[in-house]
Amino acid sequence: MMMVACGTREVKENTIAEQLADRLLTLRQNGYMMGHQDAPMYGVTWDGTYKGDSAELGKCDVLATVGDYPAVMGFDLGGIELGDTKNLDSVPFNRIHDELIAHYERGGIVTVSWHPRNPLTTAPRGGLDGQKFPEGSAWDVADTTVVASILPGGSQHGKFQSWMQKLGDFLQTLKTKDGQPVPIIFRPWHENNGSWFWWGQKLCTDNEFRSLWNMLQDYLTEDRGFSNLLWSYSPNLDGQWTEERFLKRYPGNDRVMLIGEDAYQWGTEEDFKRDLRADLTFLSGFAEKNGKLLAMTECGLKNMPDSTWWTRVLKPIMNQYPLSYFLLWRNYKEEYFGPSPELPCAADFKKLYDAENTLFLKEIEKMR
Ligand code: BMA
Repeated sequence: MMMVACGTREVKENTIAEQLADRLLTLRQNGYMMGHQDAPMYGVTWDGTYKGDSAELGKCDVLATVGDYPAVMGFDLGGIELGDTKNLDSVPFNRIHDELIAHYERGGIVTVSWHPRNPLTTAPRGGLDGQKFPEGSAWDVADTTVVASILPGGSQHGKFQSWMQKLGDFLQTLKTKDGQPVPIIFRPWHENNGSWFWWGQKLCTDNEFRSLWNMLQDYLTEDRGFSNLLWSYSPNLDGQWTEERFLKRYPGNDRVMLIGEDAYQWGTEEDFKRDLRADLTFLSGFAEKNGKLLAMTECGLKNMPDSTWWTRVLKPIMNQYPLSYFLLWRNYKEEYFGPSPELPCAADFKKLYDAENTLFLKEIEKMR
């Protein structure tokens, strides 16, 4: 039975995306899943397993810490738009392809984000002089006409069409051995209520943002026929949502199946807790009323200066809301958000793992 309201336009009954939504709803009865960005790619103390001949397939900091994989793995396609062989974090796309499918085939759930370069300012081969930040990148916010420039009639529309095509071509390859498209939680244009990406709050009008969302969604859904994408709308921690403000950029009930929030503690613990509670109260109410799933699509405390943060700060709040999952951002040696066995926070992460309502791969595999 279809339980998530998805509208009638782009998602027909029993699509792969709907089957994933049903699975998420079933899993939610048992708790919320743990997710990690780039989990099998690199870790706090090790470089990409894809580098060199001694590739250690399946290596993962969460696995090394608790003996189980995250239930959800996230991957980013920034760079695919220019046909790069590696993404913006230097992970080869063929590796993303293999790991994403491998995680699905071992019973896990996958989610994809996209930090495309700035279509107005980027150089032909991307970035400017190989710089990651900010010129030419997703973080290049020097110009407020970027979104307008890629919409129909804009000077970069043709260029952006070719970017969408390259994205679609890669998504098209994400199939199981027997040729079935992998179900994917797809969350483009994230953190759009902030102003650090070229599609952000101060960088385009509400109408331009909605046209941007629709252009990509209509291209992938209607022109390319993807029915395996579970569309996730993921603004950033805000603290001040009202329904009126939220609706200004919300793409619409027929266009979104999951409402997410990216929520990092950058400032004080008190501010974080206050804002997160306020947001999850609003978003869970909105999700409930509109038949949507809810998740913390990115979260974390950078480099874990507080080794009890997960069970002391994050978990008590998450316990109060009907979340499907929380996804800790990547473990990179200069910037990590997840556990690693040698870190002081490993003990706290084990507590998180042992909690009855946190779901990792082994538990969700059993519930298939
Ligand atoms: C950001 C940072 C960047 C990274 C980007 C995409 O939050 O982690 O270093 O390039 O995400 O993964």
